[in-house]
Amino acid sequence: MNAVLSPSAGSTAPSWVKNQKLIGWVDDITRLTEPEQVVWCDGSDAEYDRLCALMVVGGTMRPLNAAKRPNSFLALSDPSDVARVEDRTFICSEQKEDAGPTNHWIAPAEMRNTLDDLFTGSMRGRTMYVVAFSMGPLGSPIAHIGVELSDSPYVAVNMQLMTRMGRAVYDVLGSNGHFVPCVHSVGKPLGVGEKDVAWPCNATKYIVHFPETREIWSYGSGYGGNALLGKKCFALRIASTMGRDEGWLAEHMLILGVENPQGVKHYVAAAFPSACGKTNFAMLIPPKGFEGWKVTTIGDDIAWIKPGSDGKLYAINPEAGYFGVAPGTNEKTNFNCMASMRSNTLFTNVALTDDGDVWWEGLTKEAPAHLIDWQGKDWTPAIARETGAKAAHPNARFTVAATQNPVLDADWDNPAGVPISAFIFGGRRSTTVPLVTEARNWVEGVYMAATMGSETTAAAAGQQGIVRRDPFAMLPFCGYNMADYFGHWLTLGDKLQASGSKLPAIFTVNWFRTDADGKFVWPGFGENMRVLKWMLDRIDGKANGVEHIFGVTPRYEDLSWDGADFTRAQFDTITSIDTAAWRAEIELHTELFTKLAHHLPQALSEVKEQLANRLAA
Ligand code: SAT
Ligand code: MN
Repeated sequence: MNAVLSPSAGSTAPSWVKNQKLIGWVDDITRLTEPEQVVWCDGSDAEYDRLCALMVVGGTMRPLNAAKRPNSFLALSDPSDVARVEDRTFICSEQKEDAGPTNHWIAPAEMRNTLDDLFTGSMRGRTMYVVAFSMGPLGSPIAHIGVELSDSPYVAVNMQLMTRMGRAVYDVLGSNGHFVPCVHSVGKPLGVGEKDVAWPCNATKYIVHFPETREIWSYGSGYGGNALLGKKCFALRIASTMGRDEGWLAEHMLILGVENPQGVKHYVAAAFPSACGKTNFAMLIPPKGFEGWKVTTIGDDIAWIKPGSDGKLYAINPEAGYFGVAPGTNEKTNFNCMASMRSNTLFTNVALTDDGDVWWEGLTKEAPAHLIDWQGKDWTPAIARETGAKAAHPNARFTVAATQNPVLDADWDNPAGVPISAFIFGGRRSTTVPLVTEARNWVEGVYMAATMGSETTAAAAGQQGIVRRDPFAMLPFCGYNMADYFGHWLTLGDKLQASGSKLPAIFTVNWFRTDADGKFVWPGFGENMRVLKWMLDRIDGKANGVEHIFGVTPRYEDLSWDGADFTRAQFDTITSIDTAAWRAEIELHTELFTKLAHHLPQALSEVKEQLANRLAA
């Protein structure tokens, strides 16, 4: 049973909560935000069902046709609240230079004043949900606990799918366990008798992190990474600072297992910016010609990675679910993902079909004759042709528990994590960057990751398709000075090397090169297996490649083309290195390094110099 208590009755904590610090903090936030009632979530199915039913009555969600999509719901957000808001995201470290030039910084004292004003009475007329969650397997030495106080039931149910949430977390937390406090308000208090809207939010938004005190405060948005505070806010921004202080890594990486027909298995971790296909890569189905190969998912978005006593790096997925991009997903591009969402799924900002199911651009070749679009309006192919209206928002999402994934790795919940054999870094680049390159050593790999560029996507508010530097795919997610973050990677490499262990190999990939007509040349999806196999064979000393100015790449004959009809000419299109384009690219590396000059590791400047020299030669 949930504990539902009125704040006026004093402390609202149920008997199963033993942590006095937590109880005191919840009381403090209750006094500040003045919710009508406080609900301590137990994480039960009954609670999930009750909150979903509540949101159906309130108009936030509608149930989908149970015969087609059992126990699934559709939420349509406010049209102004559809993606992460990077320009409203703040790292409030004591010193500005600790946030670094890539983060927005406001002095902590000033920000605390702002937040005090914003949060005073911000939950009036609403219920505050106490959501205790573990990022990582319960009790794992790599895991950490957070507690989110939110006035959004949508957040509570999403957190139940995305994290290990509820009663079991209180057992791990005990009477004096540590937790990261996360406060979230949609910023729309209700007056007496005021009717709520379907998707409450506020035009003023603040996504705030205090790295020293490890706190998160989020105001004004109910969407994704702005509101599900275990995800980008905790598992990346706060966790990256914890990792810096404690000698581990919190990365924007999927983790997958790949086993060859002989039963040899490797795990790799791969970083791509938001909406660049991490979920698809993590659930890849090997193509024709790869019979007997198996790819399994540990995680699709975030990896926490710690050195083990054997000198290897071990990774866990801190999350327990997927919050993935719906548009473009179909039975061909990601069969396993489609299977994951056949039931028990929350959809946000996709379109509704006339028979009560969901649809989005790319789901089927032909669009249905009529839909309700993500803004609740009638949509037909004719209207779309005329107005350009999308049925689903390009950043429309599904939320689903990892346990729904048919290719979930057997070790996904292993508290010890899995050993990482390789890191892959990939941006979205229509030109310049070749299909795959292996770094010759750790420092060169860190350089490649640090200077990665990518075209922006709909996952963040703002202009799309602009190439920006996105170091390690962490630009919006690194909780401290990016130059120090590069240094942290280099130091970790040095330490592991000094202990005599073999470091993971580092590769960069680009699935997104286009031809003269602007069409993608590489088929991607399952075909990425061919590149993955080459990488694993390199690790096992079984594959050839050639050195070029910035690493090692395969020739056409070094990849396995069984079952494919990809020509040598096509391969050349996406692997050619245009030295003029690379000279211009290096200018952009210089620009980034100038911006990050303070604390920039000397080793990276040296790699850049060598690269520039090779290009000039
Ligand atoms: O909205 S989220 O930050 O969770 C999604 C993403 O940008 O990857
Ligand atoms: Mn992401």
